[in-house]
Amino acid sequence: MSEYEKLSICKDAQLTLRKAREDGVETVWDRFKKQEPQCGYCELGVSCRICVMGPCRIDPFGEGPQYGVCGADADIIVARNLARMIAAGAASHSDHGRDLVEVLHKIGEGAAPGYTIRDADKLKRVAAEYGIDTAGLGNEGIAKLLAEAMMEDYGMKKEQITLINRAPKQRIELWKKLKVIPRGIDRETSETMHRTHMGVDNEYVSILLHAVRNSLSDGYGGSMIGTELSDIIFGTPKPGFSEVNLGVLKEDYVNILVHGHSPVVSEMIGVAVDDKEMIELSKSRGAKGINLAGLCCTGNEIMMRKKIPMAGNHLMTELTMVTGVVESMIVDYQCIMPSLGQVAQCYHTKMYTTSDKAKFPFMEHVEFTPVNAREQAFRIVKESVENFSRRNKDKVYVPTAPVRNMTGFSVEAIVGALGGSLTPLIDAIKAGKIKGAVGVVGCNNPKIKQDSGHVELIKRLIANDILVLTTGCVNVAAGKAGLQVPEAKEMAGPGLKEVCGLLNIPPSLHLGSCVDNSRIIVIACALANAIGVDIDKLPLAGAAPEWYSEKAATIAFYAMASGIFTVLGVMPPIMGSKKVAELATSGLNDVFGACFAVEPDPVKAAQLITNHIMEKRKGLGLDV
Ligand code: BF8
Ligand code: SF4
Repeated sequence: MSEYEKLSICKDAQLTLRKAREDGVETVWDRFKKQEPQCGYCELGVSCRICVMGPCRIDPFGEGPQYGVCGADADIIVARNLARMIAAGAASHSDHGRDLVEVLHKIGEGAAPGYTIRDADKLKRVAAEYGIDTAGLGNEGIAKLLAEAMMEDYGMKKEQITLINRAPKQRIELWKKLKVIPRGIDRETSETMHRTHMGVDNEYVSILLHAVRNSLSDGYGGSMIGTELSDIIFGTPKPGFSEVNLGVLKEDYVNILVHGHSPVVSEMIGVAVDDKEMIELSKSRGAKGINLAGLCCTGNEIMMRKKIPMAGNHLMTELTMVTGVVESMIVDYQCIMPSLGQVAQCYHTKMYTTSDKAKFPFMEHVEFTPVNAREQAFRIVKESVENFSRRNKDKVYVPTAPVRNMTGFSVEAIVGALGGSLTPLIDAIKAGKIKGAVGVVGCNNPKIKQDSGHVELIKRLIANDILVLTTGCVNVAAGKAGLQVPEAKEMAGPGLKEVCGLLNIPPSLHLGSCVDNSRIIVIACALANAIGVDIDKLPLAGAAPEWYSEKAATIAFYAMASGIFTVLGVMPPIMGSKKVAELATSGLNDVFGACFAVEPDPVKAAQLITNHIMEKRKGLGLDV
């Protein structure tokens, strides 16, 4: 096995890693190595730098200090650190959602040239959930009122956020009893920061219950708003085909990459690259045209809706430039490694930042607002085209051919594929053709051989007749492995294979970006409501085999709080408190009907999940 084969299961990654070495480019894997051994206190979660009486750390062996300067013990420190992770994740998703609320509001005011309402039916459906009287109003009028109602979800006027009502009655009752119903999206994040300030909440269960409330403010709040408004503004995704891996970059085209999370930027870049004048300009500069490709979650957004191909997931972002054919990379926010600008210095790639809240070294800032986005998109695309002539032919290396990938499975598309309701899916579950469903979600992390956790887990689950729903960086892993095309049914168990064959769908479905985990939540709620049970009774599970980000921790928390057993492939920093670790891996079960497991081995994780699903089937009186 070559040294590169130890780092990633993907051919395109292995080959470009070798070239990166030749070109003298340092990658995330090199830097990871230099960080080893990583700090044991931090890994256990027992270091604290919340105030400047510290930093403090608790000795896990019980010989050194057991209290921080203020008197906080390991349980308090671990719980506070975890709660702050969840707050950061919730803030990230929800601030992204807020940007869409702003665009919707500007559309309502007629002040967002280039943006429009693409799914008016959904606009009306969601407005109805907010109790908005739409009679006599046009799309713009409804957009303005809906945006304003959502702004209230972010604030402190309400006793509970609106879309929490999508959860089954039993779950809402449970949350009320536990006092974890989110009241306002920003309020819960702000309260987490308050509670974890020195000298506020110092009872680990109390801290973690509020962390649950904070995570729900994301899952049923900021993220759900992000998904619904992206559908309303850019169109609700429909199934179709696209392509993945570095091979989507084309040697004879101007290649433009979008990276980050906000479709507000990437969709507008999509408009500019389709413009006739821009295409003509590219031809006059010797290219065959302009090729747009995505990275990470904004890539998922435009793949879901426009079938734009995806160049890679988190750990591939630096390597895209090593191909030498990327004229520009346009970033917005989240999961953008600060190293990218440095890597671009080794090639001709131009780097652009677009958000006031996300600036990076060695990148040019071109601020996007709902008002100027169209203009700015054209400016960047034009400059990217002009950059084609600066490409160094000796550095060009596109290592692989792309792989086909099916995408576009919004809830509406899934219901559509099933003929208008979830009943056929429920029947298939009852008949045991589909044993259950699992959301496999999240990132890459250099601690795990890239994509190995995702691919192995998905293969085993589908072989056990378990339907897989993917979001985020998992989509690229599954796509590259050929798991997200209808032909992949051959890798599924007999029951799932039959259902996929009938519907002509893959056994592993792409539901979108990380905010689109809210789609998985909506399906779980709808299934529970249709069957008349709470979510924790359903044969469902979640998995984040290669997670790295605070956002993933938040997602795991709201999935668990919804009643979905969740398996993590990377250990969260909680092992320094026996009590917190015990609560996370079993105690929560008594409260929420779900808890976490940590299992880095995907074979064992698949077994854990399959056992769990069989147990839930038994509970429902279904055949195992
Ligand atoms: O929000 S899966 S590495 S890109 S955090 Fe980031 Fe993780 Fe990818 Fe999307 Ni999600
Ligand atoms: Fe130390 Fe307490 Fe300050 Fe944390 S809050 S740094 S444990 S004194």
